[in-house]
Amino acid sequence: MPRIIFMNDRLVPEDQAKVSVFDHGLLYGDGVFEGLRSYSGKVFRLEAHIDRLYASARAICLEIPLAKEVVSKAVNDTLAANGLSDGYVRLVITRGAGSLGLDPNKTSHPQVIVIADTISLYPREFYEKGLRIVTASTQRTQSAALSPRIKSLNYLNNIMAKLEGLRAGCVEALMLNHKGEVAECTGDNVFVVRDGRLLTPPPDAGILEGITRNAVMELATAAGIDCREVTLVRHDLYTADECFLTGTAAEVIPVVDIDGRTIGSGMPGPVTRRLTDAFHELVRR
Ligand code: PXG
Repeated sequence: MPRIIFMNDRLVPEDQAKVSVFDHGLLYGDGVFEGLRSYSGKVFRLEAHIDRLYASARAICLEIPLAKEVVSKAVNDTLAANGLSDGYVRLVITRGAGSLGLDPNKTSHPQVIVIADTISLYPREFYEKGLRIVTASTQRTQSAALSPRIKSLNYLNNIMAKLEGLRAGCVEALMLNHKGEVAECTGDNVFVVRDGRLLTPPPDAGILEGITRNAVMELATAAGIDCREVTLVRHDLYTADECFLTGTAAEVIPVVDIDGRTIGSGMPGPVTRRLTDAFHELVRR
């Protein structure tokens, strides 16, 4: 069955959903995006995703030609048009078609695209037994070069790190910032548990402030687990009691091995399990 795509102002079959070869999203990665998830017909933290999308766009001086409410409705309409109540949504805004030069002022209309599909999660086994990850030698882009808080269409930095992970037989890779501090993984935020306390790198470590990350921090606080944003280095991960990742696609996923070192007991730990359960309860509520 062909999927139904939202393009700018209407729903069209996927074979009619096309962008120009002159689109600066294609030519330069000039655009922004979001990945959202719907559970039982309700989009998880839609407003937060829409706010982050508009903030990313604003940061690159891209004016989204539709109001937030219209884009939010397009997300729901696209899910409905594809008969999806549990699905994944990719919202893409490109700079639009322009000339072959970089000048964004020579582009015409930003393209607003909403794609809804099912989500292929990591195999269940990874959730039960935990992931193995490696540290990538590719550093996370410095904020002074391009803020990692912008969810831009230019993901080459993360893709280079992802390639390193895949070559080492891992589905995720840890990225450090230019100071050698832990930033995040290629598409997930990172947490550790030490002495019953939850620790995660602060935004200025050069991370995308994940919506799942924020939800997990709230859940931890509500469960009486002390949660702090602190600078972490690899030593903190290697010696942690537990480690896990968070992301819209991955949700909460345990990590049991980093760079060939066993983390904690080598099995998903109790705090990770508790927060995983709390997260599942939250999204299904
Ligand atoms: N860091 C980065 C760099 C991300 O791209 C997250 C953290 C988690 O954020 P949320 O808001 O989802 O909790 C992301 C998520 C993928 C994939 O295939 C992941 C993301 C985007 C596109 C694809 O894993 N972003």
